[in-house]
Amino acid sequence: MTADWFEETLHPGLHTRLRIDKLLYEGKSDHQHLILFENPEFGRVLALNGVVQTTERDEFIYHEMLAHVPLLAHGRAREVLIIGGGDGGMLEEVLKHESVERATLVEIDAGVIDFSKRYLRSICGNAFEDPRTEIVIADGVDYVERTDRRYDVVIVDSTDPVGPGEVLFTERFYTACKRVLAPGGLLVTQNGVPFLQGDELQSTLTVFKRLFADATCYTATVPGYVGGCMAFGWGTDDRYLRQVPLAELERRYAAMSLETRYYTPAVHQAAFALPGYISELIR
Ligand code: AG3
Repeated sequence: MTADWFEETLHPGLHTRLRIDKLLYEGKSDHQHLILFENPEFGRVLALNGVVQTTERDEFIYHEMLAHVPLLAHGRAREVLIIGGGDGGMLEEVLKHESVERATLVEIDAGVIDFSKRYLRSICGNAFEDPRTEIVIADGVDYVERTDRRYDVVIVDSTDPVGPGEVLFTERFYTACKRVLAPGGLLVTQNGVPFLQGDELQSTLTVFKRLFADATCYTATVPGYVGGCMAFGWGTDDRYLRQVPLAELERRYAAMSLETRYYTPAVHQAAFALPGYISELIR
């Protein structure tokens, strides 16, 4: 019997194949095609419209770095907004912060949330049932343009800029995100793998530099997102957030007794040291 393979076709000149040991689900939600399968290296793998979104084995890297870096830099975030993130992995990390009084998740595709509750408990835990969680099924752009609420940290946990995720990489969206930030607030974004998706990072940072006093990106390597390290956009008017001393990050981290497997305060600081080709892209 020949094995079945899933082929990711996100990058035009680089297709990646993952072996499907067991197909757990394949179908369509209102917005996208979903597939979940078991792979020997990554455990359960979720792909949307043919692109790997999260895997059981490496999700901690992405979710820890996109949640704990902004939250520990901020230090006392009470209101957190997550755009996208229907798998619940980001929500779970955000809720580990006791300062957080409410975590609002705005997801366009209710199908992904239902699906995750059923098949991805190892990733979302009980985050959807937490009393501090608020789920809004809506278009992310619409939400940030209309809400009266203000947020200390906004996390954009989007897909790539193809399909439903495309609008989450526009100037219109980033401008509206800035509008919903409380004073001293911070916006972080998923910005792809710059070695292969340099244009995406470049265009986001061009807008961030117009909108924010401090605009940059930081990185982490997530094995399931092939092509090298991934970049996370960072935009805020509070320049201090990027300069919190290591000793202070360590104090905050220890006070939380947070258990992380990738994030450490030293990794947090080091993540802002950019390789030359990435600095070049965002200059
Ligand atoms: N969303 C980010 C997927 C990015 C994949 N992109 C890539 N390989 N370039 C993940 C959602 C997890 N909550």
